[in-house]
Amino acid sequence: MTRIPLDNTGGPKMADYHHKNQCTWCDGCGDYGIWTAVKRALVELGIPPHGVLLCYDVGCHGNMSDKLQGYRFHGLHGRVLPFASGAKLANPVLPVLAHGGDGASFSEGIGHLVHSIRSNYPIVFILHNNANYGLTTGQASSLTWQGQPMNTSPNGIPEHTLNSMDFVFSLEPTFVARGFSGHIDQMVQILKAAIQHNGFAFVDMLQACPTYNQFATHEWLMEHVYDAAAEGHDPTDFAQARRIATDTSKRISTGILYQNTAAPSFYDRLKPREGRSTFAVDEVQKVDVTEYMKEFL
Ligand SMILES: Cc1ncc(C[n+]2csc(CCOP(=O)(O)OP(=O)(O)O)c2C)c(N)n1
Repeated sequence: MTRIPLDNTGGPKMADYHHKNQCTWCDGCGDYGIWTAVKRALVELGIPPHGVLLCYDVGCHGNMSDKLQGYRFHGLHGRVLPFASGAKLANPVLPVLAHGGDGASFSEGIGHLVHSIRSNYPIVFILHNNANYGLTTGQASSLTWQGQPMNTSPNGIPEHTLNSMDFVFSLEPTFVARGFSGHIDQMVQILKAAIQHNGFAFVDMLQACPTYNQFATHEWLMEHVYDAAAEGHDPTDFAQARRIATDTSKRISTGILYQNTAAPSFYDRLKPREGRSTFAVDEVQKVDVTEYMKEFL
């Protein structure tokens, strides 16, 4: 039922997503890997830049918004999920990817995350998890390890670290995955599955922040991640998925950890849409506002 015209010369290419603006991330930032994986996943699914909406929160990751082609929306800090889900509900055939940092998503905008998961809005949420507030120069977020000296908390934060995965699983998610910014092939596979999932896809991308995160470095992450599928993990097993997602004491599981393909998405459960052959975006009334604008001229 896609209405997105695909490129008739054989589908989109990586070059179609190229933008003349140069990346400004620090050398070694995990955002480079995630940026590459997102473009590759879209290309491999045959989705051209005009066939996707890429939404960005405010933060280092949000600086991706003008470093690739596509319909892009850069919103307010902690608020990427409301506008991404709103766009998707208006036009459900449009793939919508929402990017947010751990500061934005697990501190400032955590309420939106709660309701996006329990509502099962059919969008992809990519958590750029560098375990700190990067753009504002390395303050502790709720995912910073307790006791780590950070810029505004040189003695470490007094609070314990939020167990983000246990929190996510408590909300009955329908898709949970975890990737690592150094493993691009795996991120591409995760993102392709997430984009095709009919529901809220929570994708935790562990990423290096070489400037402000001196604890979970690229090398540390590389040594600690493992591919859960390679060890026989069954992503339909909710209890096992929750267990291996939550327990990061020795190793960190990656890959598609949980997926429920049977759960209806928010749109599927929307009673007022039942029996309609059009989407909300098709029903938008065109109104001439010229008369109202005159008082501002
Ligand atoms: C409502 C609001 N609160 C705070 C800020 C200041 N601010 C901008 S970016 C940022 C930190 C972003 O950290 P995170 O969301 O983890 O993303 P990262 O920069 O690490 O990718 C903060 C606190 C803001 N712009 N708007």
